[in-house]
This record gives sequence, structure tokens and C-alpha cells, in this order.
Amino acid sequence: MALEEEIKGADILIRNLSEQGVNTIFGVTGGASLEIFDALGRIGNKYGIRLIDTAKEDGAGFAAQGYARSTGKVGVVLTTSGPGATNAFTPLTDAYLDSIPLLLISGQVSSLMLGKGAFQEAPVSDMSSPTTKRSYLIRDVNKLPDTVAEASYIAQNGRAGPVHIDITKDTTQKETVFRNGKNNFAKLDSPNDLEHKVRIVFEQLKKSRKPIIYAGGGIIASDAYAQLIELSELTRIPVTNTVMGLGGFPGAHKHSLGMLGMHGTACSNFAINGSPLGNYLDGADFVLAIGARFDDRVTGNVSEFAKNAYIAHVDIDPKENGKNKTPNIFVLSDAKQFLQRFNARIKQESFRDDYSGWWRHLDLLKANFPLKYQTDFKDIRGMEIPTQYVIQKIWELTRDYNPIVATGVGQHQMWAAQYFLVNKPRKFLTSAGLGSMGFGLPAAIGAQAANPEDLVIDLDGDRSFWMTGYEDMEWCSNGKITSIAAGIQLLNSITLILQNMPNYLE
Ligand SMILES: Cc1ncc(C[n+]2csc(CCOP(=O)(O)OP(=O)(O)O)c2C)c(N)n1
Ligand SMILES: [Mg+2]
Repeated sequence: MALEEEIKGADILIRNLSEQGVNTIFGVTGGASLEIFDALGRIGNKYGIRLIDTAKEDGAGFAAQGYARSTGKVGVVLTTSGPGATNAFTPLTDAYLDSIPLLLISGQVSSLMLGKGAFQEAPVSDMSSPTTKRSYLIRDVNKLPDTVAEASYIAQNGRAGPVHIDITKDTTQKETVFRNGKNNFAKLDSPNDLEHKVRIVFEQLKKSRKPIIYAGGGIIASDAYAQLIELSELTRIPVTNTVMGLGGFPGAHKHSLGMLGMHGTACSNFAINGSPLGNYLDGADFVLAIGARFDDRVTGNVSEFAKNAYIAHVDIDPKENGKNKTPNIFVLSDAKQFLQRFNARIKQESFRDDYSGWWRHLDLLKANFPLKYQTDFKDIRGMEIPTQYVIQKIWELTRDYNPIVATGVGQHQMWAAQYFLVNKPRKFLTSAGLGSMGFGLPAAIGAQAANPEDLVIDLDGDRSFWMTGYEDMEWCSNGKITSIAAGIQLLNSITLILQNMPNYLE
């Protein structure tokens, strides 16, 4: 038998990534990662992986997030050691808080130099371990295949999130025989009492007259969009979304109460917590929280939140059980699996709702507390055009195209969440948990790279835009994407990057 060919660790890495379905890598080169970039150049095409190089590593990380958030696949970032890796830590941490599958691969100095303060050496796998699901330092080429398979699995399964693989330079140079990666990581248990808990939650729902669904990013992560609509339409239960859940239920649906929390609609907050109108001072009596985490921007004073409601909390992450708010029942489940079973039970028992009084009240709240802004501004050439108006107009003009929208962080972000009523999942890309300014533009670039046919809009703030505005320059100057940033307009306090707009508005 002929001896099998030995190839470099860097080539093995590229082939293992390809095995995992990776087709795009965002990154910036450097000394410790040279072999990997070289391998990408030599065999990337053959294994179906393209490199999109960005101006800076945070841009690469946010672009990879745009890719991941808009497709549900793992976004991959490639950096060099030291400052390359640390520059990627903001998007890495951002992905941790928002549960986005991201894989950071960084080059590291050679094993022999580790711990000696070598040029561009930083203990980045230690540094990333608290803000990743898993962080590896690879110094042995034979560990590469299984690590890549395992990392890709961990990033996407259970509660999604970022994984970091730091690879020493000698590992990428060392030659050995290629092998496929094996994922030895145990699958998460699905709770064997799911059916039992579905029954308990259903019995509770039957007693409720004022129910509400509080839907988070878990709906999008688990592709439970159709099941959530089905539940709300079967039962007429109103739905409020977190910012991560926007698009997980159609924003323009008649059962949507809009976003919840500090920046949400008065209607959804009053509906959960009690309101000054009518007979509903107490608010909801039943809250079905799905794939949401009761974070402080949603709850305010957490002991006052939904205080008269029975709370059923469905989440895939056991750490969420009682972390911020103790529920009456916690269901450890993927959102889609739970909803499929719950909807089946509702149909099986021919459930009939009794929410007429509740809806009369909610309609009153909607009518009395609409989102509003000053509309008596002079004319389009005046200096007083409210940003909300601009966002609403862009929404009206583009909604039929189902655009993907990215945002920066700040006031414009909240107005975008309120007025750009996305109707589909994976269309509203925003840095929610970490609130990272500089997210919008590179995320839009990544989303456009993943969805070349789609209209992608970055609704950005002026200051957020300039945190990664160099990515725009890089892309335009290299002529890589002609459809991005077709026009930049400064309007009042908002910077709008309207991609492809001329084509769409013709
Ligand atoms: C990396 C980072 N630095 C600082 C902040 C704090 N911060 C939050 S919003 C904001 C201003 C945002 O300005 P702009 O992007 O113009 O948005 P606007 O509020 O004007 O809509 C700042 C500095 C942050 N969220 N992220
Ligand atoms: Mg501003």
C-alpha cells in the first residue's frame, strides 16, 4: 500500500473546516497565522472556502456575525496572535451575550516560545475562556481534526455561542496525514419529561384569562418561527418580543404587541406588568417565556416584573433556570420542540380561547399608548426631520423586499427596533446583549456576503458608524463589493447606509 501523503497542519485545518460546511472566512493576516492564510490561498478554492479580508479584526468578527445571524450557520473569523486575536474579542463577547454561533481561529506563537513573552504573544485562549462556550489551545497537529469538529458542534448546538481555537504556528507547519474530524462531544439530553411539562403548562394556560407570550432570540435560533405563529393563531395569545426576538414573530401581525422592556412599547409592558387603564391593573396572569432570559432591560425591577403571572420559562440552557427570575415551571427544551408538542396538545384538546376581554383591553392600550414622535416638522429640507420618521419611511419603501437590517448601538438602534417592523427571522441584526458600537456596518457586509441577492440596509448612528467605518473604505477601495454602501447620507443625527437602494427604488 502506498504511503499516504503528509500535508501541513494548516492544510488539514482548511480541509476540516470545509468538512464542517464552512464556505466563508473573515479575517486579517499576520505572522502567527501566515501558514493558514497561505493554505487558504492555495487550496481554499478547491475546498470551497473563500477569504474575505477586512480592515481590522473587530470588523471581521462583526462581519462573521452578520453572516451567522442572517443564515444560522457558524461565522468564522481568522486572526493572527496577540493584537489580532484581542481585537476580535469584542465581537466574540458580543456573540456570547447574544448566543450567536461564531468560531474564532487565531494563530499563536510557536509552542517553544509560549510563556516567554515572544513577539505578539498573548495568552488569548485563557483570556477568551470566560466569554466563550469553549476555548482551545492546540499545540499538537493530531488534535486539529477532532477539535474543529467539536468546536463547530459546540458553537451551534445547545444554546449557540462563540468558540475559540488558538493554534500555535508550529502546529500549522507540522506535516501529517489528513484525517476527518470526529465529534466526540456528547449530545445534549432532551428532557425526558418534556411531554409531562407540556401538559402542566397547558393546564395552566386553560385557567388563564390574560396570557401573553414573551418571545426571545431562542425562537430564531431554533427556527421556531412557524410554530410560534401557529400557537398565537390557534389561541389568539398576544406576543411580545425581546430585541433579539424581533422577526421571530411578524412585527406587523395583529397579535404582536411590539417590543418589550425599557425601549419597548407601553402596550407590551402594561400588558405584562399591569396598566393604568381599565380593569387590568394587575397585568398578565400567565406568561409563556420562550428562548428569552429576563434581562434587566426587559424586566426593570425584576421582582415587580409579571408579578401576578404564572411564569412558564422554556429555554435550552439550564443555567437560565431562575438566573434572573424564578419561574413557576422551567422547561429545559429547544423552543421548536416545545412548541411542536404544545401546539399538538392544543389541537388535540380542541382548545377554545376566552380572551375577548383581554383583547378589548389590549386594543385600548394600543390605541391610548401608541409609539409616537413629533410629526409637525417643516419639510424635508429642514433640519428637524425626526429619525423615527426616516426609519419608518425606509421601512415603508423597502418592506416588500424583506430586507436584512443591521444597526449600530444607541438611540437610532432602539428606534430601528420600534419602527422597522421586520416580519421574518434573521432579518434584524443588532448587538443586543453587549451593545457594541461598530457592529452595524461590518455585520451588514457579512450579511450581504452570505445573502448576495438580498437587500441589506445598515441603519447606523453617526458615532457607531465611525467605530468601524474603515471597513467601508476597505471594501470600496478594493472594489470587492460594489453593491455595498451605494450611498451614504447624513440626515440629522442618523447616518444611513443604503445598500442597493438605487436598484430597488427605481
Ligand atoms: C464600543 C462602545 N463604546 C461606547 C459605548 C457607549 N455608547 C452607547 S450609545 C453611544 C453613542 C452612540 O452614538 P450614535 O452611534 O451616533 O447613535 P445615536 O444614539 O446618536 O443614535 C455610546 C458612546 C458602546 N455602547 N459601545
Ligand atoms: Mg448619533
